[in-house]
Amino acid sequence: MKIGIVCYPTFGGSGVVATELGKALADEGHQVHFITYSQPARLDFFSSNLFYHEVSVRDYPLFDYAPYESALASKLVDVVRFEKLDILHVHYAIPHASAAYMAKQILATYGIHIPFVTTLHGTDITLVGKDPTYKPVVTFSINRSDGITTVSQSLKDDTLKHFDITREIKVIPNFIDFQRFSLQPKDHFKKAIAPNNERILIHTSNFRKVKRTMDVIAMFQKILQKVPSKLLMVGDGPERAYDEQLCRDLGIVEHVRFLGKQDAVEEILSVSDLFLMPSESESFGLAALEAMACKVPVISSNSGGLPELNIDGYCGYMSNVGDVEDMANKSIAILENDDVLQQFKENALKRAQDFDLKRVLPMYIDYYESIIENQKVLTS
Ligand code: GMT
Repeated sequence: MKIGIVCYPTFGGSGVVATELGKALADEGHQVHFITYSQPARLDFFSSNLFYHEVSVRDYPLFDYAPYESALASKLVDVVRFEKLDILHVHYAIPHASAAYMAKQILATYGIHIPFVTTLHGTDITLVGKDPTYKPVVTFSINRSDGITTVSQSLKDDTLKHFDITREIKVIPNFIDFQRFSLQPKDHFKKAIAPNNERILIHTSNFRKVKRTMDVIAMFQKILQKVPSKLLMVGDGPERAYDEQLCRDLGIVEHVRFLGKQDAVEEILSVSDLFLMPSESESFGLAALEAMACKVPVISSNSGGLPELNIDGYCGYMSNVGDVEDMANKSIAILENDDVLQQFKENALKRAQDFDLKRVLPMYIDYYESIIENQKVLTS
């Protein structure tokens, strides 16, 4: 197949899923064209089946806001026509689904009938999409998609609850590539972070409010009182400065390292003992899955799709959003005892294997094939 993928090219979860999916499809012999405004973060190598088409937005003094959606739709028309794509797959509804719909209508005037699949990732539904600013466009473009997927049953339920959806939604979960995410021997690194063999706790995110990073720090302060430990905060975003200040105010700053954005997050996960994800809402929790693949158990909230990933008392624990006390106690229960910790680590890896790329990739391929087939029937 020739597949066009539209995504945000940043470190965010939807961009990571889109890029990893495109790479895996290319490895399987499909031709994959990424169409976005800059080179996706994890697409930093050559492959004969991978192509990147940059969407450039022409500025003009009249524009307070440059019209990215129009530029994207035009680029899609161009790439589909000249590369003869079979299907478009857009990740994150806003504005990708409506741009794809527009491109599809334009292409029909050339006698080209290309289907498009929209994958909903989370905040495009739970936060931004349901805001009245975008809701009518999001609802319309989801309903006009030829295929719709969500990354968890919980996100499917949220979509059906908040939008008037008239089409079938298929759940295809996030996945993990074990060739990249697996435990690596990094003892020198571990020694540098925890010279006295302290436990290492880790949080990775984009430091937005929805991640509740202040709960991570409040939790860590309580854990520190019982278990000698260090905290690694990986990523960057609007809450980071407040978090750093909070660590100073609580007098725990010497035990916390803010590492900023990291490319080789699997190396940092490899020295970690516990992953903390107290999110307000989380459609799946890809960062937690990446941790589990590196044998790191997860303490999370029970919001959104997290119960579909984390198994309470097996590969981690879950608590209600904001219940820092409970999360800290459960963390201590895992960290206090070497044998318990080791068992949770083994279980984390086993649970991650349920989301192996090798299991999930065929779901996307089968889905594309069925959508392309439907399109053929409709236009024959
Ligand atoms: O977590 C974020 O804020 C980034 C966001 C995105 O759209 O890039 O992630 C969402 O998509 C990921 C991949 O499907 C999911 O694993 C995350 O759970 C989801 N984030 C939220 O729902 C908050």
